[in-house]
Amino acid sequence: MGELIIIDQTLKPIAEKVLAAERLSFEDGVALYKSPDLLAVGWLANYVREKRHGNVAYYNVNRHINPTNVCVAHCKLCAFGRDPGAPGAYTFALEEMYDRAAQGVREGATEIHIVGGLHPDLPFEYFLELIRGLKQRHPQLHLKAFTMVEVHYFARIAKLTVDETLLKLKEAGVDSCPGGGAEIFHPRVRRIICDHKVSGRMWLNMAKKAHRIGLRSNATMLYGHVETVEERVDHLVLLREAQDETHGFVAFIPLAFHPENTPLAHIPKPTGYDDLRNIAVSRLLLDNFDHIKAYWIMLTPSVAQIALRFGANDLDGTVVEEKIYHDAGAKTSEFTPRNELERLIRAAGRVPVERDTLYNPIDRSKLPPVARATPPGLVSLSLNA
Ligand code: V47
Repeated sequence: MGELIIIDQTLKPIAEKVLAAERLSFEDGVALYKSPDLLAVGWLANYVREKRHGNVAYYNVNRHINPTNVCVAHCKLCAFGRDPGAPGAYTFALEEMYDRAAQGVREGATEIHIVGGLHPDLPFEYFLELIRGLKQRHPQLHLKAFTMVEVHYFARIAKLTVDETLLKLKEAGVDSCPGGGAEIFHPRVRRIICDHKVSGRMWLNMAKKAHRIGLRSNATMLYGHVETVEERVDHLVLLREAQDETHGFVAFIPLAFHPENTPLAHIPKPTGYDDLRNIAVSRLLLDNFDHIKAYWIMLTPSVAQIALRFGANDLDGTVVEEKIYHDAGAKTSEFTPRNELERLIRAAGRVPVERDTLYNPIDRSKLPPVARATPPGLVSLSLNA
């Protein structure tokens, strides 16, 4: 690693703590967000990242399935949700999702990422059947399914406790949970961007419950809308405290807000500077998280690649079909093939390692050969909401 050059002297005591592997405080987090010296912040994050992961950068081969975009929540941050019967509303039949997963498996997917809207009429059983059917057809496939927001909704409609709901999902075949729905935990922000969603406290309690029954999960933070720097740091510190308790979080993914087509469309998009800063500050504050993902879909492949030198150690997956960000105006492709992810990683001077969902390396030579991925758009949607 090159030498650390600090232009903003307020970073000096923080740098000393980082080099001594001491935990950073709330105030340190605020100072890291407010400092104009992004290169020094990035150097420190890269230092921690290289100490943990050396030169390795991970990616995985996955497929997203969004069972329905019909949603009763009407979050202001979202461009994906539709009312029942509204133009563009859809709900997949189970067979359609089995076909998509089978296509994913033929293309080498090791993970299916499943999240969707809170549908007013679909019973919990539909989602359990989806998971059972996928597990039965592809026992080797990791099913990373349903955010804490969906689990909370399932519990409500099925009149079960959160623990009972999580156990039923696990018994059906859910292997872990994705990190969505966390947004910003602070109630002031939630009231504006997602006032019908579970509270931040509840999200954290539910994630800890999931960890305690053996379901690991990811965590996210949606930045770049109405939150303050202090509210971002509060979010990260709450996640760090939860991780101290359970060690159940696998990865953290900072998500840049995409305002287009949302009721918050007047808010300007986060800048590249803010994207890199969020990656770096999360790496520095979340000292008990192993993995920080630069999700290329929302950062763009170019910024995600640079993030591999600002604290990130993972680019996420091939994805194939993405609706949540693309409905909100994302201009990235919905699919990046394995060899392109590897090229991006190598061009950043890192060593690409394909991983499974829990970050075990995958040796492709031991797996059956894979088909070329189908570009999104060739598969039809069933438009009956
Ligand atoms: O919770 C919704 C966000 C999340 C918008 O766990 C938006 O591996 C920006 O959580 N602009 C879902 N963001 C996606 C997610 C995720 C993604 C990749 C990997 C993993 C993982 C999880 O997307 C939502 C919300 O925070 N979101 N609308 C929008 N307009």
